[in-house]
Amino acid sequence: NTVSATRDGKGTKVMIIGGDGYCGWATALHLSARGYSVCILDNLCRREFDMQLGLETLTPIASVHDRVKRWGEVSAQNIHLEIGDLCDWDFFSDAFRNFAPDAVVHFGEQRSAPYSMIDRQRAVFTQHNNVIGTINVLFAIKEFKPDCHLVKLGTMGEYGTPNIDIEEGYLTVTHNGRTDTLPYPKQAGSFYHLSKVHDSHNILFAARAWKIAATDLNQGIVYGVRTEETMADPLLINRYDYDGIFGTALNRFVVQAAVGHPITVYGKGGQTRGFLDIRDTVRCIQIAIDNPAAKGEMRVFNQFTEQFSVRDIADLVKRLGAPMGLNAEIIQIPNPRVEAEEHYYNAKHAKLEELGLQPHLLGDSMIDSLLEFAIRYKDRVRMELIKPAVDWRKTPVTSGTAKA
Ligand code: NAD
Ligand code: USQ
Repeated sequence: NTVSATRDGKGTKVMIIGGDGYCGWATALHLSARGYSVCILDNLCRREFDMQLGLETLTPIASVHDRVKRWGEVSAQNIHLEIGDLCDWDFFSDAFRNFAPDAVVHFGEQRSAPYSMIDRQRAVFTQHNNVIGTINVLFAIKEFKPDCHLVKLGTMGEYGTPNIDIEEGYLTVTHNGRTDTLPYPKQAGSFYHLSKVHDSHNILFAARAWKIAATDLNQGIVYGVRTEETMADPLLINRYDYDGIFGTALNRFVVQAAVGHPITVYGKGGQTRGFLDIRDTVRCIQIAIDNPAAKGEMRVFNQFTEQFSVRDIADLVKRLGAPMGLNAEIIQIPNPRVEAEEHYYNAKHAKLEELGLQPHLLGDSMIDSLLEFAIRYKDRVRMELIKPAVDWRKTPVTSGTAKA
């Protein structure tokens, strides 16, 4: 066996929707290594978006079939695979009934804000895919396995950047002398982020109406690529996006520094967000599964470990690149998005740590090892994919190509 994991999962059956993606693949292996019985369900649409838009991950990733086969050889653990669309009720309900999961981890959405802003068709696709997919999961649980715990990936971007502290899902408000605890106000900044808001509302309603147990994980921006399991064999390597559509801030900046491309800070760079290491993503999911929500409850955890401004992380990458001989330049480019560039930000994130999460913080050594990783694969980087490719102020009704 390749991993030092204990077998805490005890055969708990976990369906991982979106298990071929960045967070989902790492999580599937993490849980499989720890004795959970894992089924990956994915329609591979993410690989298709890359083909349609001419994008490519930094890392050479194997096909999902080869990945799962190699994992079986390396770990002696079998991962069950279902290839198909969550929005296809006949396919999904069959797969769900056959596997009869104790928990469903739902990563299977179109997750890029820029993608959702390319054109009308992609905006509609994103909301349809994400909202209908989640509704299908809720119906499957209600109909076929009412005790199944839903662990749903939301986003910190649901909250936007209000001028008050961000709580974990709910806010206690006193209004005209009366007090209630209500869903925290949502002010999302793209059609993608809004799809997560709609999901949260649908989950809250279904939890109450059908007594479903649900955990909504409002995750921050994930960085890193290595987990113990995905590094155990070249065929298990995870995807690493650096392009202007699917690449996220810190992962992009590291690749930019590695290849000598200026670090692309959008606008003033005071945009502050929650971040976490992918090794903490997988751990947070395990913690949520092991400590399920109560029936009828939609519990919300803010899933990130530290907050930084975009400018802070650009400076960090520049500073740590220097001793490696990288002379990274930081440029401020006109912001292709509509968002606050200087704002108050203080988001709570205590609940996962109370349940035992021990964060991997973004120390110098993490950035060093990410830079080394990016340098190793730098010959695969296509410079033309780095620029921001989608302008929030344009979003045409005609089917667009992704060029700002
Ligand atoms: P990803 O694009 O790498 O993976 C998503 C996977 O879901 C893909 O493999 C895709 O093929 C699959 N999928 C999408 N729609 C599907 C459908 N209708 N049926 C079946 N499979 C479908 O994304 P990721 O970065 O791994 O993100 C996973 C989840 O975590 C998403 O819900 C995302 O919103 C959330 N999240 C990601 C980050 C991040 O920084 N990557 C941060 C916060 C939240
Ligand atoms: N940004 C730059 N330069 C870049 C890329 C991004 O300055 O080259 C800025 C953006 O303008 C934004 C911030 O960095 O202010 C974050 O952008 P991002 O692309 O890293 O993250 P985002 O679009 O919010 O989406 C990502 C994931 C999404 C997840 C979200 C978590 O793609 O799935 O939901 O992070 S959060 O940001 O907490 O909402």
